[in-house]
Amino acid sequence: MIRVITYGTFDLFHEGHYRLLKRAKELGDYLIVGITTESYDKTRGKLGVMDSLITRIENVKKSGFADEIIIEESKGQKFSDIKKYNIDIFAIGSDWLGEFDYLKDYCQVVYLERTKDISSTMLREQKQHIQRIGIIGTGRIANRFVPEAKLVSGISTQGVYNPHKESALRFAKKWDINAYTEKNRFYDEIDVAYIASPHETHYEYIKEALLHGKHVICEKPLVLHRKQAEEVYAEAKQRGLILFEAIKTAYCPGFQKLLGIACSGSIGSIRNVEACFTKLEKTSSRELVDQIYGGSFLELGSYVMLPIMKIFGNEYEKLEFDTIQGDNGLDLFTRVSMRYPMGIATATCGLGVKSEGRLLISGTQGYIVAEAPWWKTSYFEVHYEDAGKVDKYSETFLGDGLRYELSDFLTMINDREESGFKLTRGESIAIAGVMERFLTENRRNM
Ligand code: C2G
Repeated sequence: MIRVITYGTFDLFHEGHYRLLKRAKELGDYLIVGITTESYDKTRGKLGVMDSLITRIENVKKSGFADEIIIEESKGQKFSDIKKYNIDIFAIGSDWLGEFDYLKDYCQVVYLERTKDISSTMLREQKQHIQRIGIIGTGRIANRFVPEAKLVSGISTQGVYNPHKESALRFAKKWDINAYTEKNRFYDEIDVAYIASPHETHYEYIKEALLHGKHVICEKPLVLHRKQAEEVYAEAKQRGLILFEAIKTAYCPGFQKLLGIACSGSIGSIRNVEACFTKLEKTSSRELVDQIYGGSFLELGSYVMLPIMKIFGNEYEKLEFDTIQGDNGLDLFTRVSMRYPMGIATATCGLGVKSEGRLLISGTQGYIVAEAPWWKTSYFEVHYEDAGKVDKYSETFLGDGLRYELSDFLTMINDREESGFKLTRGESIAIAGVMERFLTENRRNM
């Protein structure tokens, strides 16, 4: 008798799960299905699981393929289950390709092709739909996005669009998703667009996706003109769609905690915010070559503006830029100085000058400091006049952190919330306004 085992969360049970179980069963005579507990999903960083463990067990049972159901509670369990249940074959979807090769010493490992097209009747009967996400662009951030999306329940990566066929095909093959070069088909087969194309193309893609009735999550900077930001948010609102700027820091739990403490009065009234983010890039990189849309501020400005806008708001009294330019005129290093009625702020970023990346928030009673990479906040300290007293805070930050923004985006879609509080529409529009001023003052030919 051939004994097969497979594992999963099986949340919002859909045909991808059904087909996986069916083929796993066909591999042998006896199928054991391990279903993750809520606490295991939490530790492995899977967010947004909707169905209770009991519902998920019921759904797997109903499929009729499982001879036995067990509960998966911890990371090392797969190995001991294989021994305990005398397993011949471990099966899992191809979205995990390679990740379970370490089990090959103990049994056969089979990756079954994941189901690329989730849709149709089975989903419509459920109150909560799986959102099929379509990626626009195939660059670095899009590559980080796919594995993170896998860890947010309720989302399925449907495919990628790129006008360059070769790039679309390469990306799709790498991630086992569909490739689209034809826009109408792409929009027909998705519910949500994730825009990760070059900055200057965001505005047109956002409008197009909204026009097709799709929710949009767009990489930062959303757009580079204040009026464009106002226009696209108004358009989304009018159509009852969610438009979401993906500044990942805004959604990570550590940054939320830091803001909560900063604004709770524990350091008195806040009078100064300093945020710095530098990342050295090769002089041949797109960021340091693209004459119009390259440069430090367009690349990193959203991160350093974020804490300032969160703490002091959108209504600054004065804003000034100082930049160090490279031979081609692009900014290698930029400092923004701002004045507000209640305090002052400095945002610094650089692709060609290295500095100590730090977030410092100073108040009348003490200060908060988060060292680099504070944009993926996992630790910060609160200091007071008494140097011996330091409060230390830590928070988990998992993977590349994109799962947090994605999970909030999904909640907004499901709850029909127009504007989240972690990054408000007003803040996003104000950041677009700062980008516009930067471009105008640097006399770029826009
Ligand atoms: N699956 C699939 N096609 C989809 C979606 C999921 O074939 N479109 C497969 C997955 O690859 C997995 C199973 O269905 O084999 C369950 O998927 P999930 O519920 O998303 O669980 P997952 O997070 O993949 O569990 O220990 C847990 C496992 O390691 C992974």
